[in-house]
Amino acid sequence: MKTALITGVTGQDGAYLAELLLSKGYMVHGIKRRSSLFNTQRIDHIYEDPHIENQHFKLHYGDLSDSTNLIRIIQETQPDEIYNLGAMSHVKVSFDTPEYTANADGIGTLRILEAVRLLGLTKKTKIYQASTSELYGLVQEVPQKETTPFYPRSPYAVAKMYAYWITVNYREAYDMFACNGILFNHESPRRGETFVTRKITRGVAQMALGLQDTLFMGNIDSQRDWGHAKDYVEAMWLILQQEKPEDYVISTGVTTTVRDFIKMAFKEVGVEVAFSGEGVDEVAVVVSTSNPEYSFTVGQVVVKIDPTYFRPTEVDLLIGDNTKAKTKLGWEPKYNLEMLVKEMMEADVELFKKEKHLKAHAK
Ligand code: NDP
Ligand code: GDR
Repeated sequence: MKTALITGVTGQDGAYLAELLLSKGYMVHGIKRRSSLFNTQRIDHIYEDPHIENQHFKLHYGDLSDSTNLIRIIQETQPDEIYNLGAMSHVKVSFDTPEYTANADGIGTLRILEAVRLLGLTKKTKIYQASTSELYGLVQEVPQKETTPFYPRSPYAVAKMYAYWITVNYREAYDMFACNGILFNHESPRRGETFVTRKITRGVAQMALGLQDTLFMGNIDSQRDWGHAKDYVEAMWLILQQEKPEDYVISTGVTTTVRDFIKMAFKEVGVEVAFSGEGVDEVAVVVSTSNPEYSFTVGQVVVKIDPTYFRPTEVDLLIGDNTKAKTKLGWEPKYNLEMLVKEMMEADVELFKKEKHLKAHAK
């Protein structure tokens, strides 16, 4: 039985990856941070009571800012594969917490690599580093591929750039099986609520059920290459199953504006919206509505711009060339954007229907 250790197991990708590895027969260890509330909603369905025999999924308290803790967990678990997914992953928030972001996302990666080296596990343990299309930042070339120069545009991206290069350096210096997956944006019903896609699907679902009037957005001109997290965790695993350690771009190859994502989300609840106005005065208005179950009226202003969501420096256009992943890994995304939006909208409408019902029947 192979053993894997996942940092960031409570996050979107950590949860899908843990499910995938369990389905492949792995013993899965996950590192979870201490928090004052439970933060295991995404993995509760795979949680196993530590008292049972033959446990396949085990959680350990830990933090990427604590080397002693990482060394101890890696020593105890002796993993064949480490997936370093833990990170302060919000680009906008990284402008507010730049030093913490550098520590967790940059030096955290060094701590993992160094722990594996110090423990003499360089020949046993393969390492996957969660690198990102944010490294490309200010557009140098499109579509972006493995050889495209980096130009990071946020403290998050700069920290991830350190993590990228320290992974390459440890691979070359110590002959370690350490790889970067340069993943473009990937989403799902489990996506954190403050990332743009989930903010939109939650907002539209709440408006449909009469729980919210308007959605306030930042830069809706920005373009992203959005895939489904389920497809992307499959690529992470494939990257570590190759003969040689290499870095790979994982993307769909299709880019879409935030504005068009908004239109697609409204379409799922039978609403057509039209955008008018410019800059901070741009709004989206309901043009037609076909599902009487939902609370929309023609002429209703459903989206406004709030500049507080703008970033000091923005990444305008991401579109990934996944040729290497297709050719070498045999990887291909199964989901397209329409399928992703549909799944996210259905999940959020369901979620808020339940919430509305609970509120209505609260005693
Ligand atoms: P999430 O934000 O959903 O999850 C991040 C995880 O990291 C959470 O489990 C979080 O714990 C944990 N974490 C945060 N800080 C620390 C820390 N100091 N020590 C230990 N764990 C920590 O991110 P995703 O699942 O979406 O992304 C996974 C990884 O992939 C991240 O590294 C992200 O930067 C990267 N990435 C993501 C992409 C995407 O589009 N989703 C694209 C490219 C890269 P808690 O639950 O306690 O907050
Ligand atoms: P991103 O994702 O920054 O690409 O990083 P996010 O969904 O936050 O933003 C995508 C684009 O949408 C624009 N935008 C808004 N974003 C948010 N969050 N909220 C808004 O209201 C809003 N309005 C417009 C943003 O300006 C941006 O251009 C994600 C994270 O998962 C990273 O960890 C990961 O590395 C990259 O994807 C690839």
